[in-house]
Amino acid sequence: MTTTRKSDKLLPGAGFIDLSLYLVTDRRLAGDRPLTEVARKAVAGGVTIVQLREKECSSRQYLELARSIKKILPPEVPLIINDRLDVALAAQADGVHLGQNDLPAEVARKYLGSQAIVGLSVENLEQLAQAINLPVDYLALSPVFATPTKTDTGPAWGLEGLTRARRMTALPLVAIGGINESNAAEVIKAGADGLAVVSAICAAPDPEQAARRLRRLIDETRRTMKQR
Ligand code: TZP
Ligand code: MG
Repeated sequence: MTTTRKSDKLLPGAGFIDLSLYLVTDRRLAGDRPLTEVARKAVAGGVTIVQLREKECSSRQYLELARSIKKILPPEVPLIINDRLDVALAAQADGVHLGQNDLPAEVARKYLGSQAIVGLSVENLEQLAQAINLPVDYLALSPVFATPTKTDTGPAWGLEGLTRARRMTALPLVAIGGINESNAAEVIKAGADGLAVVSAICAAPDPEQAARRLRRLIDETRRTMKQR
């Protein structure tokens, strides 16, 4: 699987991946709208990668959801499965996103293969330092800002933490937690390669418009950074 990526960094496993606007799904926040509809609209608005994130459903339902989302995604938009290597394999998803208590990245890489996308959440500098030698394609700084969507987190990285993390690794960094239109530009300026959002798109009355506005902010901020 090869896609284009704005920052032109070559990733170890998967080639070029566009992490610019990373949708992480949440069915509760989507309300009565099916996830497939939210995801389709979000992609129409400019989402570049989609992570299916389920915490409570059965394995069978997780697989069904993964298959249904995979069907509606265009080939250039990868599908990532949160936590579950078995579901990622069974659905032939493009990759898996792991937390610190999930299966080790080496195990995911071994079973998914060199072409798959393996992402890892890091919550502090120690975890970031340890992750640098792991077979992962990107790191998610979690949470960059405190967020009601996920409260069982450590302290937020903040923009300073992100800036520090940026200096420590050449791995692509995705920022997650509390990101919306009001802070998207600052997070890109502080060094994020991509913005991962849950509520800013899943809870938006119009997910397509919400994605389009975030995407425009990301693209415009990158343009102004290049001009400097
Ligand atoms: N991991 C760290 S923060 C978070 C996850 C899944 C939730 C982010 O949600 P929101 O609504 O974009 O703040
Ligand atoms: Mg996890």
